[in-house]
Amino acid sequence: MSLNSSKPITIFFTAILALFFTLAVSFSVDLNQSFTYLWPLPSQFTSGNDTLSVDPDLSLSLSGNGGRSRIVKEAFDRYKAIIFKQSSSRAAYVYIKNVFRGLRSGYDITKLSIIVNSDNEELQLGVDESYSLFVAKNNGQSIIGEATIEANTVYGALRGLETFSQLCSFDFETKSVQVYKAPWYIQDEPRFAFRGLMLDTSRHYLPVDVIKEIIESMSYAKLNVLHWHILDEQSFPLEVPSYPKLWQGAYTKWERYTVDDASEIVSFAKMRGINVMAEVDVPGHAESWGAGYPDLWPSPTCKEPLDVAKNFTFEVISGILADMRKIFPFELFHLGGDEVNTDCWNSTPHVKQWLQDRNMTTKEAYQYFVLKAQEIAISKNWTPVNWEETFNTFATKLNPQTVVHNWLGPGVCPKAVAKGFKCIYSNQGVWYLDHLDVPWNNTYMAEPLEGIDEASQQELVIGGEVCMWAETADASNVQQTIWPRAAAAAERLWTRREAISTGNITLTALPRFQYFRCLLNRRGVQAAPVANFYARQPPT
Ligand code: CP6
Repeated sequence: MSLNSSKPITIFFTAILALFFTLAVSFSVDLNQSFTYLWPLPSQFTSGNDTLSVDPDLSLSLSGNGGRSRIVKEAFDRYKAIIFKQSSSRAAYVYIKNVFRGLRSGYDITKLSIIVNSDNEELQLGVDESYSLFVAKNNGQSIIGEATIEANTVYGALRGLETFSQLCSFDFETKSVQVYKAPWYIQDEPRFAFRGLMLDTSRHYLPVDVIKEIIESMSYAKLNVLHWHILDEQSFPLEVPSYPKLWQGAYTKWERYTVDDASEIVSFAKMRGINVMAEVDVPGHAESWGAGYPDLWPSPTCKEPLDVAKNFTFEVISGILADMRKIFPFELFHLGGDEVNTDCWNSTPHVKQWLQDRNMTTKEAYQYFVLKAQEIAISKNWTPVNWEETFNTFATKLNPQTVVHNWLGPGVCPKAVAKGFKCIYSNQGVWYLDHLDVPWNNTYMAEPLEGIDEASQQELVIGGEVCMWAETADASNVQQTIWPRAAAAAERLWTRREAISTGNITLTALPRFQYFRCLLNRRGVQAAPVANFYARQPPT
């Protein structure tokens, strides 16, 4: 029911009250309004001094070639629920005030127009996420809506909706939703194409609903890749139809993901403009595979790395990747390759013999394994991603398409892009979220392009990713470990470097960062306090 349909007599009484309250409160409303409530900061924007009220019955006008998109319609409904969470009771005096000011509807903003130029909904790396957003008072003459988002793709429209939702805030005096500092004119696009969060579901299982909540919260910070580290040495929770005993390596029979679960996560993410990059980490970090197929272990006392000497090992990898290809449409696929200790290959007789027959060192066998896994992924039309050890150990042998994933300190991306490889930045000193002692400002100040001066090489850094390793995190604490620091990286990856690298971040970023943390809490995300017990205190 809307106010428009209320009885005239009610409106009359409300009007009297409303006028009274309006006069009483209108002087106190503008106190905090010099502040920009946006995270991450858009690349270009201007704002003004108007305060506009937003109709709780805000309507959507969707047009352009992408105008029939379910993705945008459903996102509009989600955001409407977020924006108007507190306005179920009508803000009568705002309504009346505006009627007296001659606005027919009583609210300054009654319609959100979204124009999506393309109907191509394919979601891949580098998809156009740009948008423009215009929010202004309707002067009674313009026919287009007072709030307009224009984007080339539905994914740009999603980013614009997020920004619009952050401009809307509930005003406790008038009990209405308001946009401060209008008119807003925002022209925005991401700095990096790859803005990731890694989740590890092997060290602790995360229920599907928790993964969905994390994906939803990623969209609030405009992150766009969920790197799903599904498997590792501790557990193998994923169903693989070709090798149905693999998920015997799950912790329990309940702590598992069916093929349908995984597909549901992928489509849930797509609805929010988020790609899922799956990982199968080989040949180390794979002990759990042998729970169902002990032949994958070189021996009962050498359970990892996987047995390099058996064809069966590569048949299984092939089967896993073939099944996963049906679930994960994203062009990038992560093959791990990190922390491989090959010592026990040498002490396993049949592997040692295999190495001798081929005149191979264990290091060469590690390379052989990684390259074979890459070939399998490439044959399935994936671009392989590897943790940086593969590059550090045999860079020139890697397939030139390989994306090098940094983690061991800041050093590898400059070297990788100098050799023509693409790179993802995840320096563990600042972007490993399980390192609880890292203060938010270190996460924020980390710069993926540090040490890379040439534009042609800078372009090879596709972005960065914060990592949520789960040895010490499960459903009970994962969100407060991810947030708010993942948001610090999210702004680094979204916003133009010039807009954030200069100045005193305590003034330019901290207040917005704290506001975003509270916004996450209001939206039901258990983000930890900013000035928290993790923060390293300055020396006294
Ligand atoms: N698991 C896997 C891990 C880590 C890596 N790979 C890791 C290593 C060191 C730290 C944190 C996490 N737990 N598969 C490294 C990429 Cl400090």
